[in-house]
Amino acid sequence: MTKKQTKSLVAAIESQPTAEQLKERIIRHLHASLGTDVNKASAQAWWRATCAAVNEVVYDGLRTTQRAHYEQDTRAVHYFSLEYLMGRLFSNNLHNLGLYAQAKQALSELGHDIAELEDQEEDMALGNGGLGRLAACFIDSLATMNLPAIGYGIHYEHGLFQQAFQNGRQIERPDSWREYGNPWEICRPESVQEISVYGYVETVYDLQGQMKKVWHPGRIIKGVPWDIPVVGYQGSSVNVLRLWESRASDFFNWDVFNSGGYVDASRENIEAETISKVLYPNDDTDAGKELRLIQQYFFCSCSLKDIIRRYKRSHGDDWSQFPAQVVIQLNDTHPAVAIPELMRILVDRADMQWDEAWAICQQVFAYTNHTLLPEALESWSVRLFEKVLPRHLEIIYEINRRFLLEQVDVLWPGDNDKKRKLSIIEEGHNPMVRMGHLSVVGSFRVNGVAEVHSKLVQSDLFPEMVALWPDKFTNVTNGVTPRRWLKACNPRLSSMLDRLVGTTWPTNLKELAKLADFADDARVQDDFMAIKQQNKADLAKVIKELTGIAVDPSAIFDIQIKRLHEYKRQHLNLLHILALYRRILQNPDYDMVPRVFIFGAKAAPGYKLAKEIIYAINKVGEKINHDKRVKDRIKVVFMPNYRVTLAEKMIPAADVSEQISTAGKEASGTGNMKLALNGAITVGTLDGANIEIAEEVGDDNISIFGLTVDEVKALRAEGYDSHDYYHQNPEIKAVLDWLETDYFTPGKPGELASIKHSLLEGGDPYLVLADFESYQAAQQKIDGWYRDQAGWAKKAIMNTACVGKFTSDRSIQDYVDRVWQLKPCQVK
Ligand code: 475
Repeated sequence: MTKKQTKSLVAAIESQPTAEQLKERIIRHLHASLGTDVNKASAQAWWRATCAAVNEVVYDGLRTTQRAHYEQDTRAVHYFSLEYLMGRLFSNNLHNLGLYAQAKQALSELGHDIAELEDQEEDMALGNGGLGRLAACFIDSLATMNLPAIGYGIHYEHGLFQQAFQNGRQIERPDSWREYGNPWEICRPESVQEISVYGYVETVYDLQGQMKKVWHPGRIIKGVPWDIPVVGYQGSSVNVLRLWESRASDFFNWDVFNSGGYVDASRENIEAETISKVLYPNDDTDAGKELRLIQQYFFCSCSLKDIIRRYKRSHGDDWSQFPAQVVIQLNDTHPAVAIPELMRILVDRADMQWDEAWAICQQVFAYTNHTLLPEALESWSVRLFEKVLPRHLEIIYEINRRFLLEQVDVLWPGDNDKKRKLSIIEEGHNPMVRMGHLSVVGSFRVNGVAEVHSKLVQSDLFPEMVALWPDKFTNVTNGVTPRRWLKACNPRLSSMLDRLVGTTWPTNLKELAKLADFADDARVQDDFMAIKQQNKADLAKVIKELTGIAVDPSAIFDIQIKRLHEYKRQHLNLLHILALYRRILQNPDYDMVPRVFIFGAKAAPGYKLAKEIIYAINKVGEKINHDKRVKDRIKVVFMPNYRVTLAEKMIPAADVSEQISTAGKEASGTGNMKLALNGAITVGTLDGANIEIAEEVGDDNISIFGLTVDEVKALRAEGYDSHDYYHQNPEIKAVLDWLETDYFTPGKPGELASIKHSLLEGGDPYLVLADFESYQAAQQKIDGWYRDQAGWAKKAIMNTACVGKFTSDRSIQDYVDRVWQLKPCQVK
C-alpha cells in the first residue's frame, strides 16, 4: 500500500460515514448479522441492522477511548448506582455521533421512516425516577466532557414495571426490555467476577501469632459484566456503563452436583440468577428485603474487584497510588456496603493494617444524598446483615467503635446521647445498621442535590457530623443533559436556537442567554409559539392514540410528570381541577382559558394511597371529559406507562410545569429543569431546585406559591390542623365532600374517600390544604398570563433563555471541582 493509500484509509476510518456508506452498512448487517434480506426484513430487523451499522462507529470510539485511558493511566471516577434510567439509545447515539441526518436520509432512501424504526426500541428502564435518570444524564455529560469515568450497576432482566390502567386502576406488568437481545450491550465473559455471601467468620492465628479473620462463605455467585457504550456528544469520548448480571458459579455447583444434589444445584442456580432478575419498584421507600441487600452487595463487590483488577494491571501490589487513581461516587446510600467491602479486601485479603486501609477508604468514597424523607433513609437489621454478610458486620462494628472513640468522644467527651445519635448502629430491640451514617463516616465528601436540600442535609439530617467535619459537606445542584432533553427531543426548537444563538449551546448551555435579546421580538415570539403549537399537536395525537381522549392543541397544556407520591402532591392538582369543575357547574359562563391537565406517574405497587390517587384522577377525568356543560374548558388526561420515551414527547409540548411538592420534601427535582428548558412556565413551591430556577428566570416568569421551608416548620411547630382549612374554605370543603359521594363513581359511593380521609383524619402530612388557596391563586395568575399571548411568549422564551445553569455538564464540573479533582483526557 502506498503512503497516499494508507493516509486515505486512515481518513476514511476517522471520518463520519456518509448517508450512502450508512446505507451499504445497514444492508450488509441485514445480510451478515441478521441473516435476512431487504425484501423480507421486518421493521425490527431494519432497526437492528441500523444499530449494528451505528455500532461500527461507536466501537471505534470505544477502543480509542479505552486505549487513551490505559496509556495515560488516568484518574477516573467510578459512579456506583443501583439505577440507570437510560431510555432509548438509538436517536441519542445518532445525535451524539452527529449522524442523525445521515441515518435519516439513508433509511428514507431504503424506504423507512427513522421515527418508525425508533419505536422498535424498548426503553432501558433500569431505574425508578429522578435518581436513576440523574445517573443517566451524568454519564452522558462525563463522556461529552472527556472525563475518564465508568458507571457501575446491575443488569436487571426486568426494569421498572410497565403500567396499564384497568377501569382507571393501575395494573403492573413485567418489563422485558431485552427479551430478544439488546443491540447496544456487549457481554464481557473475560471480566467475570465471583462474589461470596452467607456463611460464618472464623478467628485464626497465623505463624507469627497474629489474629486473622477468615470468612467461610456459604454461597458463591458469578457476576457477568455487560458493557453499554456511552457516546459523548460530537465525537468526544465513548465511556462504558458496566452492568453486572448474576449467575450461578460453576465452581460451587459442581460440588453440590457431585454429592448427588442435582436438584439442589439447580435450585441454587435459580437463586443466584434471582439477584439481578428485577429492579425494586420503590422510589423513596426503603425495601429492607434480604434480596435487595444481596443486590447491593453483589454489584458493589463485583465493581470493586473490577476496579482493583484494572489498577493492579498498572500498579501491581503497590496500593499507594490507589486513592490518586480511583474515586467512587455513591449514588445515595444504596451502594454504601462498598465501604466495608473495600475494607475487607484491604485488611483480610491484602493484609493491610486497619489504619492504612481506612485512610485509603476515606480518600476514595464520596456520597450524594437524594432524599430527606425518613421512610427512604436506609437501615438494615443487624440480624439480616449478620446472616448475609457476617464479616462485613464485624468490619462495620470496628469502623463504628473507632469512630465513636476517636471522633465523637473527643469532641463530646462522655456524652452518651451524642454517641447514641451518631452511632452507625441504632440500638434497640431490633438493632439496625444506619447506611447514611456509614456513608458519611466513610466518605471524604457528602453532597445534597440543590442549595436548599444541601442546607437541610446539614442542619436537619447530619448536624453533628457537620460539627465533626465541616469541610466534608457541600452542594452540587442537579442538572440534565441538553442533548437528550432539548436537542434530540425538541428538533423544532433546536433548529430555531441554532439560528438565533449559534450551534454551541448543546455543550455550552449558557449560550441560550442570548435568546433573551429576542424575547420582545414579535417574529421570534410568533416562531416560538408556533413551534410550541406544533409540538402540542404532535402530543395531542399521542394522547388520542394512548387514551382515546381528543384534546385541543390551542388549550393550555398543563403537565405534571413524576413518580406518584403524597409529597409531590398530585392530589393538590386534582383538588384544583375539582374546584374549577365545580365553578363551571355553578356558573356555566365561568371564564377560564381552556386547559388540558396531563399527568404521567407510576405508583409503587405496594403504595395504596398513591394508587388511589391515580384512580381518582382517572375517574374525575372520565366524568369531566364527558360532561357537555364543561364545553371543553377542562380535559384531564392520565398518560399510561410514563417513562423516558413518553417524557421526550410530553416535555416539548408543555405550557405549564407543575412542581408543587411540600417545601422541604423534594430534594431537587430534574423534570422542573427539562420543562423550563423547553419553554414551559413553572407553577411551583419554593422547594428543591425550583428556588434556583426562580432565581434564574426571575419572578415575572414563574408562578410561585405556598409555604416556604421555614413556614412549614413553623406551622408544624404550632400544631397544624387541616380541619381548620376544611371548615374555613367552602371550596375545599365542597370538593373534599364531593369525593365521598358517588358522583365520579356511579353506584359506588366512598370509592374516592381515602384521599379526603388522609387529608383530614390522616392529618394531611404534606400540608395540601394549607397550600390550596395560594395554589389556586398561582393558577389564576397563569390563566391571566396566557390571555396575553405575546406576554406569554416572552415568559416562555425567558425560561429557555435563563436555565443554562441546569445542564448536567455544569453539575459534573461542580463534582470535578468540589469532589473528584479529575482531569479530562483528550482522546483524539
Ligand atoms: C429526588 N429514589 C429528586 C433526584 O437527585 C431528585 C429511593 C429509594 C430507593 C430507590 N430509589 C430512590 C430516590 O430517592 C430519588 O429518586 N430521589 C430523587 O433524586 C435526583 O431530583 O428530588 O426525589
